[in-house]
Amino acid sequence: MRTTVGIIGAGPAGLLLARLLHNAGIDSVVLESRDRAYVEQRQRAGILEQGTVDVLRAAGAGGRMDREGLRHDGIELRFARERHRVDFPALTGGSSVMVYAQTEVCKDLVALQIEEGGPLLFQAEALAVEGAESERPRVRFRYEGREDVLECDYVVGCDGFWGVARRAIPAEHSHVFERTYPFGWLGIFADVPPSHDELVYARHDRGFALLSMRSPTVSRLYLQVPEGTDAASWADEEIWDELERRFETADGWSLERGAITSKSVTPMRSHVHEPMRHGRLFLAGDAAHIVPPTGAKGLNLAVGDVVTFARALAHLEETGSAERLDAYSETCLRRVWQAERFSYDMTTLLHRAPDATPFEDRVQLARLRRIVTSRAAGTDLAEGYTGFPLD
Ligand code: FAS
Ligand code: PHB
Repeated sequence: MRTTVGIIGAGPAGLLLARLLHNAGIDSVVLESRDRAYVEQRQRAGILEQGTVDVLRAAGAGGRMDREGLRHDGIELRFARERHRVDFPALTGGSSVMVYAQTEVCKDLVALQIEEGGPLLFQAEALAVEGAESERPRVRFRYEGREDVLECDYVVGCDGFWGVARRAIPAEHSHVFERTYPFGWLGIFADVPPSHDELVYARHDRGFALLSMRSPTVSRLYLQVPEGTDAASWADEEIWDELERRFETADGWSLERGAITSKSVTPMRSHVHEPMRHGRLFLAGDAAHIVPPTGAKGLNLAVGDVVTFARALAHLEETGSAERLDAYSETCLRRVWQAERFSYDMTTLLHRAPDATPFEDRVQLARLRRIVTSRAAGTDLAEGYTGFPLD
């Protein structure tokens, strides 16, 4: 097989890249190791930044998002039994976010790809990337029981944290920056209307809690738990009791309970691989960087990477200049490190480390009070949350 851009992975990064290249008249082939159902049902992100919303609309993939997504103009910070709203448009000059799940973004992009795009091979596992330093990089893959080779001008690894693409970058060229956190998130889906009309981020002496949603009838809630926690070790009523404690306020707000339909634990880590390019191999999304979900940045960062790649390749096709492609890694890493910083700040601001001292508790509360009383500090959070401009 032969194509211009070989894309490994049909998560949001790979699917959106194929769409952007299609719109720019550039061929691509997507290899995805799992089946369509897995890609469309794997529960992950729930929040889209303003920039991501704009990109999906411009790519012709925003119709259902605009019909079914929930536009949110703020979040609530909750601590010391107090409630404080962060008004995004007021603090950022008009930006907001969209509650529209990653599963739905993937469904929309898969449907478009199958209808209008190039080949999207499910259950096609990439085994290795070869010749990244040559003019003709190849992806060796297994499909329908046979090994095959996809010859490309460029390979983009959109294969997530556990993919094969990153491994094709020789160790002597690789620099890894990592931080793991001594806690995780116990996440639940519940068939109950959300108890608040915007997301609630709660800092509590017993640990962090987040109230989010998927629709007017489905709630998504998270609890900070010790790392290595087994989700099955928490009984449903115990989860609701603990959420109630951590969301407690002085004004009698109450949390509606309902049937929990799933529960899982997500580990928390920050991880960056530099560079994000090696020869004609490019990394995008979780294949290059991971953020803890506290800042809702993971999916949005993946979108930023593939927008930068697609624009740079289109620029080369139009002008013959590779300057933007050559600046791909540097351009993305500037945005990645801002998102890493924001996600790290949100995580250390709102979670209680197992060995936290009373002094650190006070500093956390002082940081939160600064954010809700200072326009400058509030604006910094609102700009970070709604997203950095996609250059
Ligand atoms: P993905 O991991 O989504 O996709 C990679 C794809 O590559 C997968 O489909 C995989 O099957 C495929 N693949 C892997 N190896 C392959 C191979 N060898 N050959 C072919 N295909 C291969 N982000 C937020 O912003 N908000 C959140 O709330 C949030 N919650 C999260 C919860 C969890 C449990 C996790 C793990 C992440 C969460 N994230 C969240 C981050 C998440 O959204 C990721 O950033 C996003 O999925 C990244 O998208 P991709 O880079 O496309 O990688
Ligand atoms: C979610 O809805 O799953 C979600 C929202 C915001 C976050 C993390 C997860 O920061």
